[in-house]
Order: sequence, then structure tokens, then C-alpha cells
Amino acid sequence: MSKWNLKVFGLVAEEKVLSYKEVMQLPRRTFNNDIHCVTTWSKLDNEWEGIAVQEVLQGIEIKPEAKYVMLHAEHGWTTNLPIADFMRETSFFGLKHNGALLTPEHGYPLRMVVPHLYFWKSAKWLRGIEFMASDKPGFWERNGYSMYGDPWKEERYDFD
Ligand SMILES: Nc1nc2c(c(=O)[nH]1)N[C@H]1C(S)=C(S)[C@@H](COP(=O)(O)O)O[C@H]1N2
Ligand SMILES: [Mo]
Repeated sequence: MSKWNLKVFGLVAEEKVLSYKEVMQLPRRTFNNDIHCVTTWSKLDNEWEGIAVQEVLQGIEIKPEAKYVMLHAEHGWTTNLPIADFMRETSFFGLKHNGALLTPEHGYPLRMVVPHLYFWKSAKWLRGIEFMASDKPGFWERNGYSMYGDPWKEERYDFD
């Protein structure tokens, strides 16, 4: 894992790159949630081990004009969400799911988990967090998915 790191950039006073070791040394806790996918399935009663968003942002000064976040995953995959949703108490960086390390398929070593939005906002293989002043579409959002993705309002696609 010597090449993996997590970069915090965009509208911050100073860019920060956390190494794998630094991320793994951050305090962790358990998160329990239900997840909703856009294709109508849900994963109920998940138990995760993860890192609170605030732990990763410790010591990082976010500029007041930052209102949105772009999550950057391996190979250029991205997804956008408002900063308030990213920083919600229930959002976190997941390392283990139901007792086991994330498998490569599910985002090893670290994935975002934003349980109150559709699961496509939960970037797997996370590598970067970019703070932005205005909203920009990520990968699926450019291809018609909702900019926000509220499962309770069934905000799936922005075609109409
Ligand atoms: N990096 C990355 N993250 C991603 C995706 C992706 O294609 N690439 N797909 C999203 C979508 S559409 C869903 S439904 C969930 C699926 O997560 P799972 O494979 O753990 O079920 O991951 C989300 N995160
Ligand atoms: Mo999905």
C-alpha cells in the first residue's frame, strides 16, 4: 500500500496528502446503517468499522466559499455532493463491513459511506476529497443520475 494515499484539495487553506499509514492510525468507530441503491435494492442492518469525516479533516482549514465536495476514486471515477451531506454525523470512511475488511470489489482499502443518499454517492476506492464553491456533476451525474440522490424522494435520474 505504499502508493495509496488520500488527498484533500480544492478550497482548503493548504492541500493535504495523507499516507496509508496516517489514515490507518486515525481513530475508528462502529457505524450501523441501512443502504439504498438506486436500482431499488437496499442493504439493511450493516455494521461498519470506519473513520469519522471530522477525523480526516482535523487541522484542515476549509475555505468559507466551499459548498460542495467532489469525491475522487481510483481511475478517475467521481461523485459530487453538498458539503453538509458529506459532513453529516452519519457519513464516514468505511474500512470494514460486517466484521471483514472491504474486499477489492467493494472499495478496499477505503470507501466513502453516505447512508442517507443513494449508494452511488458512496465512492469506493476513495483517493481524493475536493472542496468546491459550486456543484459539478461526477461520473454518473454526467450520465443522467441525480445531482443529489435522496432515496426518500426517489431522486434517481435528472433526465426530466
Ligand atoms: N469508485 C466507484 N465507487 C462507486 C461506484 C463506482 O462505479 N466506482 N459505483 C457506485 C454505485 S452505483 C453503487 S450502487 C455502490 C455499490 O457498492 P457495492 O459494490 O459495495 O455494493 O458503489 C458506488 N461507488
Ligand atoms: Mo448503483
